Amino acid sequence: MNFLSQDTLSPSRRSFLKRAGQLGVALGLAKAFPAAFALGQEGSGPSVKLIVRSENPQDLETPPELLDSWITPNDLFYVRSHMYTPKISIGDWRLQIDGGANSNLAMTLDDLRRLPRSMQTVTLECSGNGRAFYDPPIAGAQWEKGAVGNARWTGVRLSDVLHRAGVKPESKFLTIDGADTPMAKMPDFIRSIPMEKAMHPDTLLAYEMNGEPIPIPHGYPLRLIVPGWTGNNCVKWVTHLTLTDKPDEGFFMKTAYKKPNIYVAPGGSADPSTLVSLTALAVKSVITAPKDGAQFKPGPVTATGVAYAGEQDIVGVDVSTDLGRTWKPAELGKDKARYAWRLWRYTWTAAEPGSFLIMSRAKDSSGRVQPMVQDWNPSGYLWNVVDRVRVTIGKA
Ligand SMILES: Nc1nc2c(c(=O)[nH]1)N[C@H]1C(S)=C(S)[C@@H](COP(=O)(O)O)O[C@H]1N2
Ligand SMILES: [Mo]
Repeated sequence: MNFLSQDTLSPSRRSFLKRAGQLGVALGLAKAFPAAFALGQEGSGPSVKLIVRSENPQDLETPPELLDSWITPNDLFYVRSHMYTPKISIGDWRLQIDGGANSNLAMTLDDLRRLPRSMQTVTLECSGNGRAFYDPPIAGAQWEKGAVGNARWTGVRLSDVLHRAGVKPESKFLTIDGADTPMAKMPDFIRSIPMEKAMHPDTLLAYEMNGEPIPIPHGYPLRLIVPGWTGNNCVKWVTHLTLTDKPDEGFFMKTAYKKPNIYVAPGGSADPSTLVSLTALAVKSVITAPKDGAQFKPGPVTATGVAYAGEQDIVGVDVSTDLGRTWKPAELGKDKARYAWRLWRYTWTAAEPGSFLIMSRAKDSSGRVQPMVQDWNPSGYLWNVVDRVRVTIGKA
């Protein structure tokens, strides 16, 4: 398959791009079509419909109206990479596992494929999704609503690999490193997760995403899937696992992906002793239709969206069209899985023309409800306030 999806560019344009690449003028085109070119000429890469937040490193956001299916297609799945996408030569590729009783264990992809296959449908969300909405503003990738997606991840249980390495009682954490290497003075992207989550039977080292080998931007050939936890825990291009007694002390564990466990006034800073590493996702719903600012003639209007709660189940989504005075239950989609989002829909007919806010509020199995007002934190993580879009209903 070509790297540009059929419906985004005409066939003539696609073959032109292919020839242009062969002629060696790809550099100029890469500037014009960065999302497509970052992957090179093979495989299906990210769609040009994604919003480019950063070209290189590659940060691509899904427009919310494209998050309208239970499974997010690979080419529409958001991309968040801190460094340049690594080039992997699969012949030389090994997964190195250190710190176990059988230290210096190295496995090829074929070794991994011989272990029992395991699949989980998991919603991945970047902890910075929604950062653009914080007030006062917060530096960092300015994600709005679409740094989230839901995919079927297939691979092996991380616990099966760790059992082979021989887990020692003093192993309290697993440190995970990928093949991406830092640019200039940037620190390497290394994460640690507690052993309890690493050994959980649902935690995977995945080599397939929605039935295909994991696309390069999403971590080919192997990525970690930590179900229900923020995206930053799901290390891509995994090459090295280390069993340790404490979390890694690099920037991406010590400083990044932490949130104060007490109130911080908006614009303020947090006492480092109050910072806690991000783990499970918050409860959240996102409206995928109508678009903000949409105009309608009198008659029924259907709102649709997704709702997810990390390690918890969504038990309901309520919708309000009267600024939160009354709430009505939305209908939840039939598709569900332990760590996957639910689709929802709600049809409503306005009693009279005017300007309306459609608001959605998800509830989960632990009793969490989306807040009406967003808490503030210095890094702009875990935005999950009640979602809202404004629509206008015209006169007949
Ligand atoms: N090796 C590596 N893994 C990584 C990252 C990275 O920059 N390097 N980004 C993380 C972050 S912050 C997120 S939100 C997810 C994004 O996964 P995706 O690009 O497949 O959507 O990958 C995580 N894994
Ligand atoms: Mo992220």
